[in-house]
Amino acid sequence: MTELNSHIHHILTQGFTTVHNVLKADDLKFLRATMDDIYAAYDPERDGLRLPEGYNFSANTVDKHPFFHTLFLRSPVYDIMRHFLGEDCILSSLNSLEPLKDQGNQSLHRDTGTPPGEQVYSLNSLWVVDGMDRKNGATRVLPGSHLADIPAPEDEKDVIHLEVQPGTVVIINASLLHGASANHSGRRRRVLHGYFVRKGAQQQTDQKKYLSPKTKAILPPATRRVLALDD
Ligand SMILES: O=C(O)CCC(=O)C(=O)O
Repeated sequence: MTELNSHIHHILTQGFTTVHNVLKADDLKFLRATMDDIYAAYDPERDGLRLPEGYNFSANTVDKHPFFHTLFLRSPVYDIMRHFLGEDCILSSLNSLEPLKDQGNQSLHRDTGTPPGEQVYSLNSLWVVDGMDRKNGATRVLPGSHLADIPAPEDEKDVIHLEVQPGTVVIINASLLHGASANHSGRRRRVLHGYFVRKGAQQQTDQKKYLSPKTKAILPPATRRVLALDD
């Protein structure tokens, strides 16, 4: 089985996969030096989403630096998105979320209202900047829950914590029950969320509306297409 097929298989059966070393040492250095300024500059009016309490947060992140103009097109993440959502799939949003100390204990939830089942409507990609473990708020998932229309269980005995190294991208079927866990250590846990949907679906960040003219003027054609700027 090729590496791509193995990720596809894992998403089909478990609802998620982990892709290692997508972000390289230079990328991590850049992101660690830049994310705090981006969090500080977050403005709900300009960026379009509401800041969740207890987190560092960024929305409309494509607008923040040319680094983000092509990040979400990287292989094999974009290949996996196209496999499930079609060649013409689009980016719904690029956000970043970091639970602060003793915050982040999200309920298990699905990121989409579409019913769980065989059909895949949207996938989230979690770009891990700091590494996650049980003490700093690792994302937790209930494997297989993308296939069954079940409520989030109170008992989390079958839930697993995605303990992964910096540079990993976790790809999650948006119908999978998942959530951040509490960051009891207070250690950094910066993760970028690149959410992909099928062409024609509503974007979480209406990129046409929120991208600045300065950014729009320099985006490569492939990025314009994935952001649905000319649709
Ligand atoms: O960052 C995470 O661990 C998951 C975040 C999430 O699921 C959400 O904010 O809806």
